[in-house]
Amino acid sequence: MPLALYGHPFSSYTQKALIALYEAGTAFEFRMIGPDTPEHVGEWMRRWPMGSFPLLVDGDQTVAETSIIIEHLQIAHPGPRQLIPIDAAAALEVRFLDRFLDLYVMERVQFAVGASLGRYGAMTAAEGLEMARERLEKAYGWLEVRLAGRAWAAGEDFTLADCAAGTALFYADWTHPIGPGYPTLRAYRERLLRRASFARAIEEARPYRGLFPLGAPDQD
Ligand SMILES: N[C@@H](CCC(=O)N[C@@H](CS)C(=O)NCC(=O)O)C(=O)O
Repeated sequence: MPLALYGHPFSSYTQKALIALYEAGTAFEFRMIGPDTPEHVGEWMRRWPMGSFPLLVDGDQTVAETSIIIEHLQIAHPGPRQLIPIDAAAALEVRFLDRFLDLYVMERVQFAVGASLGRYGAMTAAEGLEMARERLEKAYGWLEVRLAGRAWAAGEDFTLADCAAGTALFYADWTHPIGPGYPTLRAYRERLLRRASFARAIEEARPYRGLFPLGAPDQD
């Protein structure tokens, strides 16, 4: 069976995995999860009842969680770039930044989206957005300092952390604009948008922008 990725082009985490696949130039089959492809939805749910996506299928292995998917790709299908450094200390910084971007940036965006969809009981969309904005502001401040002097998240090389950063900062800026007080972070986001792997994922997702519940801004 060829390598297959179940996901949706507009999903931030699907894009994170796609960036890694495009960086490596790995051949794979994209299996869209959506109303028009119930066979993919059925197979994805059977393999991963947790219901999150993307999901990678590699032969007889089912691999969930994007950070693990990218670690798996690095081991089983390495490309020309080392997305996780061999040096253990350098790898720790990459993995830490990957966690930071997922948990303190992307998760805040998902929270605001969840509130706008009425997922948190009595919490209104405006309250959810306000809460997410406060937390994103803190994350922006922290990243502004951490990224100083770096071309990519963890230094000179494009890594797993940049796969996470691309989509997290893309949607975070839509949710709570990264203000002029964060020039390093803004410049980094711009570099990510120009990176061929992410630029491709952005274009593939463009037709679905209407799905963004907070309203996609006229940018990017
Ligand atoms: N920690 C997971 C997060 C994946 C995630 O939240 N994916 C979203 C789509 S972007 C999702 O599955 N949403 C549906 C749900 O959680 O029910 C990962 O890294 O793969």
